Amino acid sequence: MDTKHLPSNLRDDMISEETKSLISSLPSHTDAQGGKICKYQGCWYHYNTLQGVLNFQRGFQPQDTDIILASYPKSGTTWLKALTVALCDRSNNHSSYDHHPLLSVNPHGIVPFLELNIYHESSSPDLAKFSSVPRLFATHMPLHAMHETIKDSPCKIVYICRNVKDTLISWWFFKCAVYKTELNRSSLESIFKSFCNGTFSYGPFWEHLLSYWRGSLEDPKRVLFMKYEEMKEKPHDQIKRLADFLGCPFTKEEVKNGLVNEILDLCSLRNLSGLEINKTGKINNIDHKVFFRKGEVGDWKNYLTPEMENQIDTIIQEKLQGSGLKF
Ligand code: PAP
Repeated sequence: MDTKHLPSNLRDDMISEETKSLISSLPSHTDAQGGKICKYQGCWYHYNTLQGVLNFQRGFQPQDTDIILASYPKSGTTWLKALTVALCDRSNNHSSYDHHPLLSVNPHGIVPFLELNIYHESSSPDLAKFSSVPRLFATHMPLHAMHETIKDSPCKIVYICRNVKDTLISWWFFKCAVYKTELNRSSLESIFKSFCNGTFSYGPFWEHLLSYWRGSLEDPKRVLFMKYEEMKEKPHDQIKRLADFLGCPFTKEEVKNGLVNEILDLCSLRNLSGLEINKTGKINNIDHKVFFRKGEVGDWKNYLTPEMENQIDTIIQEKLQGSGLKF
């Protein structure tokens, strides 16, 4: 398969000899799109992504004020990045947000992924350019993959999760756009199958969720667990919760002046998807516009059969049983 048009993290052409040797000892699999994945520390990664994970684990030195935005892909990452940027950037006083960085740069260009961008492009990146405080990073790694690297640091982690069925449908649209394959029953069924087996990028999904869920219960001051659906339902409450956790709560004055609404509007799907940069730009071979679709809760109902619904509900119920985490 010609993979040049794919995002580089989905390929297998940037791995060291050492990583090749490691991969040969790991469980491996070919995913629904023909990409090679392997299971490392309980999580499935594309080969190049694994190289980014290993580079991160060996080289990242957290600062106490760092903020890491974490998610399973297609769970609201872009939204969380935009909101966090807007919250942390308040001190820069962009009057009425006319010249805000989010108007000219895609959120993924402002908050890079540790293993997919920074430590994927180089095994020893120069982080000096991240001079603002706090430094904002993102990841799709499960929490346990970061544990050793950040365990002695008080840096904060925000995790956003989303109903598994909407995440799956969002993945399907995204994968078909990236791999330029048809959106048909056959592509949906093969993605569904790997998703349910857990043999999917960053899967199993439930292990990902549980790693952050448990982390948030063990140390709620360090790990904030957010849900996409709650963000949609009560955006004001949730953005205040996020601001409190990040240590930059809204002042009474800011609330009175309508800043909460202003940030929510700035970061809304409608606003971001309508910006020129997000209509025409690209990052890592992916058109920015692919990150913005419907953003609806329950869109899965338009695509999954009742059998698929039952099957996935049963799996998630069984896997999350006893954890206290519910959707
Ligand atoms: P990523 O993991 O590849 O970065 P991510 O941003 O997590 O993707 O997920 C994309 C989903 O978030 C899309 O959902 P959908 O396919 O169900 O529509 C996208 O529409 C939605 N999304 C992107 N930006 C926003 C936003 N500002 N507000 C709400 N939802 C958003």
